[in-house]
Amino acid sequence: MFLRKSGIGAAVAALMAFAAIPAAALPVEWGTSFQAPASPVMEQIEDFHTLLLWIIVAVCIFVLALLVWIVIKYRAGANPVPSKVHHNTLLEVAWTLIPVIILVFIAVPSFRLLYFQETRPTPDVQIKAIGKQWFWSYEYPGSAAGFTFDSLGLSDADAKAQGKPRLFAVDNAIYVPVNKVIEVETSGADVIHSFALPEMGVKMDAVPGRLNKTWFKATRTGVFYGQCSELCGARHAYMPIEVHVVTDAEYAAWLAKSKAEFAALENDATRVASK
Ligand SMILES: [Cu+2]
Repeated sequence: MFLRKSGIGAAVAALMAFAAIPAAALPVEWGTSFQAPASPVMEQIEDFHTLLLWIIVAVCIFVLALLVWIVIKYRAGANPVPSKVHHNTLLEVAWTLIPVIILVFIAVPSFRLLYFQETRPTPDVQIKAIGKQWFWSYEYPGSAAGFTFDSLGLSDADAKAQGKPRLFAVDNAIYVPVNKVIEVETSGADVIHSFALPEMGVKMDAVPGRLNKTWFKATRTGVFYGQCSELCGARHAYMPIEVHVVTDAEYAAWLAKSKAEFAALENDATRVASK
């Protein structure tokens, strides 16, 4: 059906399909661009990426044009007696200064973005993500009400049965409220892992014996997926991250339910351990 459309119709349909991709909140086959940003940091990363892309395109076209011009104009056939010019002060100053100016022009937004990423606002919610071979443990700290749970990737059969994406869905997802500053502390229990959420612009190493911090503020509700992004052993590909961004009310409900559920589990484990 797609093929039968007119050229313009097919192009529009392809564009619409492309525009619809981000809603899936997942990587797509043949996808070459970013997933739709869902945090201010990722929005700025994408803007910076686009700026760099235009600069790179302009530089490439300019260099290519110069090459073509020189290859044609100064070919041996048209120049039986080769030119002996070997210095041009103006040219040499220009080809040194112009790249410097371009780099300074790039450095300004680059450092601005780096500063924005690294300056963590006061958090509304704190989460600790501990990478383990091969799953994630999460801690929701908070006075006496804190709790912790493990989050394992679903098997292919379970994911299929539940209609969830293979290699992305987990048994216990993390929940965070929308439009709130989420601080993520990362650490590793055994080897180095990396907590990555592409749509939030988050990628932070989880290093044993060390506490790294990053943050994100989800700008829309939905289910977001990430993966461990540091080669951490045989089942590195099987420790996905699933984040549900929900409203404040839904978050409060999940928090209450999880406190009861996971605290009960912990008490059970303690009882078994003390037997
Ligand atoms: Cu890992």
